[in-house]
Amino acid sequence: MKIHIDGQLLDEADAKISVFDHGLLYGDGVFEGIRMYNGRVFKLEEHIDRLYDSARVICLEIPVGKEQMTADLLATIRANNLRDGYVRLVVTRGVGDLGINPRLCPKASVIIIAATIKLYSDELYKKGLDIITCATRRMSQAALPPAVKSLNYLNNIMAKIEAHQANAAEALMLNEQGYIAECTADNVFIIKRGTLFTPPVSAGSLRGITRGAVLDIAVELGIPVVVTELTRYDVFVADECFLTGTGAELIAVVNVDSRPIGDGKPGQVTARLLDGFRRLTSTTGTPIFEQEAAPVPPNLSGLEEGTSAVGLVETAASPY
Ligand code: PXG
Repeated sequence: MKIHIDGQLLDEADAKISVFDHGLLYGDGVFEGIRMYNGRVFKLEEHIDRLYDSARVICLEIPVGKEQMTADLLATIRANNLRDGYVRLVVTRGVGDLGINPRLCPKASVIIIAATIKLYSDELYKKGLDIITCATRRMSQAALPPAVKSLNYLNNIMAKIEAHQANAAEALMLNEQGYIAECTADNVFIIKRGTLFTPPVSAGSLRGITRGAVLDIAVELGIPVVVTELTRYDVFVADECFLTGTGAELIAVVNVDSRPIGDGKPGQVTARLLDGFRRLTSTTGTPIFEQEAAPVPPNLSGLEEGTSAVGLVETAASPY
């Protein structure tokens, strides 16, 4: 495996960073997890934009521009000869002293790892997940905006530990007000009477890129979308529930806190959205190898080209 560190492609054994890097000492930095499908990087521009947005919020200056970062990421994937897989893009505050002062870290470090990932077994994708609500609350906007994809994931890890202690695959995290925020590394959706619901980013979720793709697919399929605050009650009485994330992709939830969701099986709307998602991932994205043909955007709606679907369009730039 070849790993990119600060402009150099290194063998895995040589890919090392300093113990004085504040990414290690304080979780001071930002990251992205990105997937590639069938020779193309899915939603690359959105991931790069989110990385730079996260960096801006924590006043971290990324030493390379977006174009160079994109080129370095593609070169790292090519160096590992991957067509399908997962890229971890990390920017740390860099080397400083043992105090937290970020001003004493003159240069941020960029790490790019191109590998593969599989979060759940094929069986779980078919059957759906049993999850719990955990006691660990999603951290407040006033502490650290949960929309910042920072290297400090202890809040999520504490929730994941609770899930495992309860023999559950995932944990539903509530915000300080008791509304649903998200799971430990996934956004949450429910379906009630044919309408798709998900919490707003302001409720304490990450502006998930898979979330955005699923909202776009729903609109194209003519499925009504509502982005609003949700409670555990809403989840318990939902017809269907599923999670989205770059790692998890789209996976059904069939049981929450020992209550079956709907009929306790992955639902039909979830299946339609999953089908749309598969079509999108296999036909769009930034080509990894230059000779790769230009992506053919899928026409999910069955509408004539040029006709627009009616609904609430949520994009990466949306205020929701
Ligand atoms: N919420 C949180 C807190 C996340 O970390 C998502 C939602 C989904 O966002 P995307 O943009 O990926 O649709 C994430 C995803 C993993 C993994 O193992 C995923 C994330 C971070 C670390 C690990 O799947 N981020």
